[in-house]
Amino acid sequence: MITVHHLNNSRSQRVLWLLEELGIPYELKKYQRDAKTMLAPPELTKVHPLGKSPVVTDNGITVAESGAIIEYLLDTYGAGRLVPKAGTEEARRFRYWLHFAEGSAMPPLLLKLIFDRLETGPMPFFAKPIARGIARKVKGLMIEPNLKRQLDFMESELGRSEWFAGDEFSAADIQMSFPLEAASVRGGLDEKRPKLWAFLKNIHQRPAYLRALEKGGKYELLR
Ligand SMILES: N[C@@H](CCC(=O)N[C@@H](CS)C(=O)NCC(=O)O)C(=O)O
Repeated sequence: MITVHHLNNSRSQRVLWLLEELGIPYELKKYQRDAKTMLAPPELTKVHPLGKSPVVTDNGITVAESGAIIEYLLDTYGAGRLVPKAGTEEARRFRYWLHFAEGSAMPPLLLKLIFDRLETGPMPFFAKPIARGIARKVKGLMIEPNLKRQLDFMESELGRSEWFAGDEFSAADIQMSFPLEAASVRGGLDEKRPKLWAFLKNIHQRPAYLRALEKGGKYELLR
């Protein structure tokens, strides 16, 4: 039996969604973020040394890292579903987006979260102007231009086909959901990018997505 080690308000929501799309039974073990630090609880390090979520355990195997988990589940249980046929243009695009989501899309979104907090968070009064100055500079020079360039690129890619890998919905769309959801709360994604906006609207109506939400519990991405 597959066990998904699921942290509230996190990327592991994608794994639940994939399993719901595939109709594979799984057990859910829930972990709660610390309310103050938002970090995962230490119990997760007993499952995997890095103590992050998602992690999946299955028949004595432990798999971490969302992209690797998605590939593991598709290879082991997918029977060819939600992945384009090997050797096709769609398969190449599928692989690209599977990596892009965590390798390129998430880093500037994480930096945005950190530097927004540095800009507005509590600190001794004498440190405030310095911290704010640094945060504004890093955001203006590096984070915001990167976020904009990536959003423009993803918007234009969805102009080529309905879904990220091609005309069929695939697990690459599941993997891409998290950075796009995060971008909609803190990365400047809104209805002015109509393809990406419609993508979010479409995935949020999928019955499997809604079932995964019901099982995973509260899902509010950090601002
Ligand atoms: N690239 C990893 C990132 C894993 C990750 O950072 N997960 C976050 C949840 S969204 C986490 O566990 N955060 C809690 C912590 O760092 O303590 C993946 O895609 O699995």
